[in-house]
Amino acid sequence: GQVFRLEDYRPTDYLIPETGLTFRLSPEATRVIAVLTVERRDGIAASVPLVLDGDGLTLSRIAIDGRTLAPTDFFATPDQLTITRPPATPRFQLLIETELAPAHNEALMGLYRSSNVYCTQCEAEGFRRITYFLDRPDILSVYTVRIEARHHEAPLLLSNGNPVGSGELADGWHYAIWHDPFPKPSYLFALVAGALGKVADSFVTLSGHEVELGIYVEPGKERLAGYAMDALKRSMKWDEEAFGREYDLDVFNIVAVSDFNMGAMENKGLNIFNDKYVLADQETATDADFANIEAIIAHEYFHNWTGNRITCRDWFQLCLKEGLTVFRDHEFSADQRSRAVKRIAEVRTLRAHQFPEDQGPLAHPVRPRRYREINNFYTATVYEKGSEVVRMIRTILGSETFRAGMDLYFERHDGEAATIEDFIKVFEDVSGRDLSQFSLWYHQAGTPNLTISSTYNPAAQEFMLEIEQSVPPTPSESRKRLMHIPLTFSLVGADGKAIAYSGVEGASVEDGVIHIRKRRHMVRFSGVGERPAMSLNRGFSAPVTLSVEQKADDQFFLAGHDNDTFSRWQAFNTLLTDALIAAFRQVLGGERPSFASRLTELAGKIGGDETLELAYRALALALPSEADIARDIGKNIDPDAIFSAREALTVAIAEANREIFSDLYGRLADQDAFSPDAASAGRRALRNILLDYLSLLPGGAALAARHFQSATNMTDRAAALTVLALRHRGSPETVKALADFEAKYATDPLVMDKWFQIQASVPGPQTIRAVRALTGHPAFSMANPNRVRSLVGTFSSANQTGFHRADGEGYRFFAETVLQVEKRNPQLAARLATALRSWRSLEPARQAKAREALLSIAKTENLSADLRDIVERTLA
Ligand code: BAL
Ligand code: ZN
Repeated sequence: GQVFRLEDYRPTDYLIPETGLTFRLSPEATRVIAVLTVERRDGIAASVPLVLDGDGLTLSRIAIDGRTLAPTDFFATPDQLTITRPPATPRFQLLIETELAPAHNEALMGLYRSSNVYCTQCEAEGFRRITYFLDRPDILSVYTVRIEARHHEAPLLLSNGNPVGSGELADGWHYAIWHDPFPKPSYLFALVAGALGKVADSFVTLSGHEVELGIYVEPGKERLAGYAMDALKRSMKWDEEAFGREYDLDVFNIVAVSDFNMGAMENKGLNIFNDKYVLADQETATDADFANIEAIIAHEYFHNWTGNRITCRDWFQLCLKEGLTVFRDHEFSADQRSRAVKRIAEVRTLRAHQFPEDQGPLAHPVRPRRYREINNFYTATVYEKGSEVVRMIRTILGSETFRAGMDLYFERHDGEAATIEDFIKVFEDVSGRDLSQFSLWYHQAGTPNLTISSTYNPAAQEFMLEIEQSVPPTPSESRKRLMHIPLTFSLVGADGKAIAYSGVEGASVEDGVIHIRKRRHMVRFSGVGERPAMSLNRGFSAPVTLSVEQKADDQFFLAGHDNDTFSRWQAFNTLLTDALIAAFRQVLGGERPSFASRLTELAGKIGGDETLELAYRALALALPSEADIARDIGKNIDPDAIFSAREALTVAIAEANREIFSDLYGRLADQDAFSPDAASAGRRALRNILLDYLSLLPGGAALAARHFQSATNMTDRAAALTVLALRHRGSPETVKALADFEAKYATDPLVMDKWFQIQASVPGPQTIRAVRALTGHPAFSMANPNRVRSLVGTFSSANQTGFHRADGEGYRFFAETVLQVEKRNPQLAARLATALRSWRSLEPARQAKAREALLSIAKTENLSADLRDIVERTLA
């Protein structure tokens, strides 16, 4: 396949300042008439052909300035339209008519049907499946869209911008016209038509402009959109306060659809959402669902400025909008909930998804330099690491200067298609700092490691930190340059407070941040009156791994006393990880794993510490996942041994804290009416993790069954079902609970996703049989991305012992399923296929079987560009 390179970027010869689109909608044969105002750039000769992108299109008519083109004046294939002899005038009107069959579009890119609703997804390159166009983000155009449909089939007709007209047509058809005054790239085009229910509200902006808000859902589900609407209004307010950004159209609409490749899409004025991130009530959604809805509603809304008003020059700049917008939604959630808890959750996610990507064959810089299929770059690196890079800019500059930089960014680049260089420049300009070394974070792949050791000299009252940075090699980048890493730190004294020092040499240190720029720094703190414990990377200031020589006593001390909540969590998590890795080695050596009682007792102390937030205590008690442990071990992974080690620690903690945990479990029971707020969610989270521990003690299955039966909300019900399925597989309680859940929610696909997900997560070699059988369940469908991700995605990316079965059966199922999904939806198949990205970390026998499965996909004929790209890079 073709490789696209950043260095090949060049502006187009033609522009399309205005785009008129008319859709005559019909499931089998939709007619699209595009009327494009085309402008030749100054200095370009009239003889230069105009070449437009297409993807699987059928051209039925073409005219310029009202005259049908002669066959010698153009050349059309499904994937390209070339106007070989454009008019001599610098500006002309090009009419293109295409015919589409949305009912047969199962790739869910371009115009398609989801449960009888017409909808679109154009990012990144879906617009070219609708009409021929300069389908690239630096072509900004003002759109006017006329939609015609049969009234009974599609009473509601939506597109971007403001509604400017509507009316009836002959034979039961009607139309609506939408105009979006803001020039936008084609990937932000959207259309929705169908019979949908509406939740209406309004928002008055800072400057007094009233915006009509609408959330559209499947009729009958309107009451499930209340939380999303509330989150939207809070997002609009927050962006005004935190970034001075006001909404700019008369209407803002959100539509929930059930077949959607992504989480949601930020189309200008018409966000389209995966219904999973809109619909919620206590009966059907968990606290995690509520938090995701809040975050994603905010994320898409925030794109209105970071993505839409200022867009990307080309797809290499994807992180310009995504990393920045993730940073903004993280900050929003931190302000709406608990900042400390939010930060821990973010870091857990980063480590679970971005670190393995960065450490495996699919590693790429936050701003990649080449791609074969852009769909495969909507990654944790672009999104999550991209957000961490923005966070580091704020850490280096300080909040005020950072905000000044953002203000300058909006002022300088509004209405433009910008680059990462533009973004960095605004921060250099407002701060007077040179960020060139820092900008390597965008250009160089790999997770940097810091090796840190310390010595204390009591006589001289000197504390010395020796810090060494290294960046491991990644595909096509074997030699790495030195990075600028802002490392927050504190020297913690015996009273838990920061120890003062009188001087520092060996690195630039400001406001609690050590600026690491060289390979090695010897940082000497003078006037240090006692031997400190080192609290490092507080709040996770840099997305790096640390190899720290730290005494276990210090680690225990920090786990109990660090006044930075994140670092306190980190200290305990490090202790748990170290214990789990030691236990893993014991299991491999045929020993029974053993654990220090001060560790298992500390778990009880943290769980019961009333001075700590409930949600924090829940997070602290959540042991590192099997995948986390595997990542930290790094190579020669035997998932069964990891599972045994982790199970043993869970039991040890449960046994050591039986009384504390069961007492606390009782006290945390529901008292008030349900509320999805952070504090109530924290209480449920702690109680549910306590249930997980207690379920391993005698009577555990019965306890979980009672929890399940008495649950008054989905959070508790799903948590109990998970405990039953994962800890008490095959018990009568589990069989009954699974059957009750299925009977109760059989007709609610989003809830059935949880049922699929839980069963796909059951550890052990037998799960593959259940998963295969569930692919034939009436509620399952290979055509729906949410179903596929819940069952197949969960099994292959979140079930270590089930998927990595020693005989390779999990990998064979994986290869079969990926190929089956690919026939319909290449993008979804490619995403599933990333489940084997860490195959080289496995022990040799599993490695060989994983490789076989990948090769069996690679040698399949006519693979999509999406899947071929992932599989070939994974094998390379
Ligand atoms: N732009 C794709 C979906 C999102 O990141 O918002
Ligand atoms: Zn986004």
